[in-house]
Amino acid sequence: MALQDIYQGILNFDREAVPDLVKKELDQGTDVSAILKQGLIAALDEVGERFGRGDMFLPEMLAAAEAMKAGLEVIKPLLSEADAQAAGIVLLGTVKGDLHDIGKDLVGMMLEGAGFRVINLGVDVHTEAFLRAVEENKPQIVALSALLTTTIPAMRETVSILKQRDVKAKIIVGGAPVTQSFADQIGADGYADDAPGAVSLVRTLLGR
Ligand code: B1M
Repeated sequence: MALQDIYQGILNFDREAVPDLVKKELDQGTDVSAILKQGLIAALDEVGERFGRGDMFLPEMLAAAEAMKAGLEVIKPLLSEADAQAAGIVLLGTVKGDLHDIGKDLVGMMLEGAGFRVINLGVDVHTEAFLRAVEENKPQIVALSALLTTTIPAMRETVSILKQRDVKAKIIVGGAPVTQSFADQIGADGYADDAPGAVSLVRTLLGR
């Protein structure tokens, strides 16, 4: 029932109540991944459907995202308690033209939780910014996220240019419109469907 309250809190855009509801649920011993999947993510999926049907508009979608983020902040420490020794460096960003960061940040938190050092470049990251950050940080993995069908061409462009410049890091991609076959087509080294999948993929690629 309380997971339903979290879900409803997001649909009510209640950024004050959602973190308290998440805390309450954690105190009762509910599994973090249940809170995430059945509460926080399920609510944003519903928001997406309503928006797609024209039953919800942009400011409301934004308000729901803010409520979701407030809830995510509460579980963040549980997801990102990293081991003392970094298992590798991951450069992470949402591609050019795309402002969606919730899924990307979740991927980052879970990678941190798995002991990786994550350098999060944020959203609307142009290829040149990825190249500069690769040069500066020498990551083992570059992780690209995209949520819009209109921005996956930017993902293709970034992968292509990083490969042309002979970047040694493995490049992985993900986000709702991205598929394994698209990842193969653009020459990415890996694709993951969700944040836990991204952690497994990075571990596999780095032989950890
Ligand atoms: Co946007 N939006 N949005 N939006 N938004 C979608 C994506 C959409 C599907 C909604 C819809 O129409 N039903 C639609 C895209 C349609 C399409 O392209 N096919 C859409 C649209 C159209 C737009 C605008 C164009 C709307 C407009 O302006 N008219 C606009 C674009 C702005 C831009 O980016 N330039 C826009 C804006 C926004 C907000 C700013 C209001 C807000 C984002 C706030 C923020 O991120 N800070 C927003 C939101 C909240 C959504 C929905 C509702 C939720 C996205 C989300 O955070 N989900 C979304 C509908 C939906 O997804 N159901 C929608 C929760 C998150 C945990 O999931 O990000 O998928 P997700 O991440 C997953 C996986 O994809 C994966 O792991 C995560 C889960 O574990 N993953 C990776 C993600 N990155 C990965 C990387 C990896 C591996 C896995 O490896 C590197």
